[in-house]
Amino acid sequence: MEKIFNVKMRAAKRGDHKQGGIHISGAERIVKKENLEKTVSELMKRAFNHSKGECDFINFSLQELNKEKIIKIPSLDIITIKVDDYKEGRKCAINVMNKSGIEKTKCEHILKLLEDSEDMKGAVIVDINSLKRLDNEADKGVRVTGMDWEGNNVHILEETLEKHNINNNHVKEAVALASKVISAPGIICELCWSDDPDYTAGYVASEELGYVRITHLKQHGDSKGGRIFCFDSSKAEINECINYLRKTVTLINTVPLINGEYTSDKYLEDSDERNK
Ligand code: WAQ
Ligand code: MG
Repeated sequence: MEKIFNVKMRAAKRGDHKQGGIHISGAERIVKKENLEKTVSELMKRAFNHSKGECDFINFSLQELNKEKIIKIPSLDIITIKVDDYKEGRKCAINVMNKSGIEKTKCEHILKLLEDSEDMKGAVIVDINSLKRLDNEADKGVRVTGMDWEGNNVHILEETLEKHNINNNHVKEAVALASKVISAPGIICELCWSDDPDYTAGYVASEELGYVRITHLKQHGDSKGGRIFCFDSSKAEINECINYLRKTVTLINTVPLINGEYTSDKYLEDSDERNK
């Protein structure tokens, strides 16, 4: 039987993350053994060519996976909302989160949490009932690991994204991550924008709305980004959810539909229509 490996890369400058180095880049893949060398070399190139600066430390880990424990999940579909600037984008993000079923004042609070969070490695998890943080703050957030596109889908995925001019690593990895996050027990929605200074787009994801990209959620040049997972503590146990996010290996076995571009007004009007 063909062996499958999880390859993880993390890169930093001024030394190892564990000795205070500054995080530059991180990524992971799930690949067949025969593709290990190619994958390691791609990830190494990525580490050395990052807008956050040149790294002087890279850590690789390669681990064989138990194929029987891998679960397959579908991709979220993609919609893009075009906004003029990040202020409009953040307002729009609040409205989209609200559409996912969270009260508007709570959505405002959640967005502010992301705006105010500093130097996170993973995601903040917030309970949508009490608005309390459920991740351990000392850990700098929960890292989701063990997800990727199923090998055979990647070419179709890239062609599909290419047609809409969104074939880049940010989109590919974020859609895979969000699809896993939304499939986790108790998670209602996710809000994210990148920490890469030259990548201003972000998204809100939910089961019903899919992966809703918003073209600007921060100003160009800003290297503050993050992720917030909104969790409903009446629906699941937080430990079960965090375990799933950290440990369950998931492959995305469908290719997303790309449902066009909207202005924020048009998106909100249309989704009101859909919900009637
Ligand atoms: N698990 C949890 N949180 C993570 C993970 C992970 N595996 N990876 C990154 N984060 C958190 C961490 O706090 C980062 O600072 C933050 O998210 C942003 O990470 O065009 O590139 O990898 O469709 O910079 C959105 C794409 C791209 C929008 C998001 O995030 C589009 C992106 P980045
Ligand atoms: Mg980044």
